[in-house]
Amino acid sequence: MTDQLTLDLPEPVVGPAVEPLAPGAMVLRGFALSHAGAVLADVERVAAAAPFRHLVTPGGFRMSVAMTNCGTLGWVSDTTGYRYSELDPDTGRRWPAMPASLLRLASAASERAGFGPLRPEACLVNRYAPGARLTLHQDRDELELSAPIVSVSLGLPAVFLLGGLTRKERPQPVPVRHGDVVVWGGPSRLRFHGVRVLPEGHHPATGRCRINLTFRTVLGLRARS
Ligand code: MD3
Ligand code: FE
Repeated sequence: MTDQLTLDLPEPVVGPAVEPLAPGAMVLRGFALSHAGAVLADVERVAAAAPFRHLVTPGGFRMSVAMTNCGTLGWVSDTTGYRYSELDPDTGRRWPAMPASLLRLASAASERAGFGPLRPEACLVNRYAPGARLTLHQDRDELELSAPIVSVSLGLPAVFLLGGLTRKERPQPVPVRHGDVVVWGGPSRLRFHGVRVLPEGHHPATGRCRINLTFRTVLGLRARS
């Protein structure tokens, strides 16, 4: 009887659930869902000014993921190394400005996850076609490690691999879908992570691809005192 009543109760409306992954790391399921159309329109405008390209790693390998950036800094890679740059090496111009709506989304996610508001200088936009993947790595080209990184997943589903602070730890698979937001900071900020090979598929919002945006605070207070 009590069970029947409980089953009939509506879900409480308290916003998306916070799914803990590890200390400082969590998934906000569907957090970006109501903004997905606007975010994808912003991505199209960014890509019109700074086209997606396949960067080359310092080891000389072409990345399977296509990338572009918006914000005052963009993450780039070539045979000389990884770095943040004010200029797009492909166009010689500054990266397109970070749309205010993207900033608000990233900052709201950071606050929802229990971190303060966010002022990221860089938004790296990754585009995965089926077959693309990101091998296990750390995000450590940023000087400001006290701010979390916020990641927004759109389009085809994928599997994140969440590793430890060393390569030895076996990564845990974390499925992410259209509209999911992952926040990682604090003790998880320097965990190894990657993305499994994207399976074939079609998504109504993006077609045959997955888009991921990562918001990065690079200089933090160093640029603001
Ligand atoms: C970091 N991109 O661009 S973050 C990257 O789906 C990158 O394209 C991912 O990693 C992508 O550098 C989004 C995935 C992720 C997951 C868990 C982490 C990064 C993490 C845990 C700790 C630190
Ligand atoms: Fe990364």
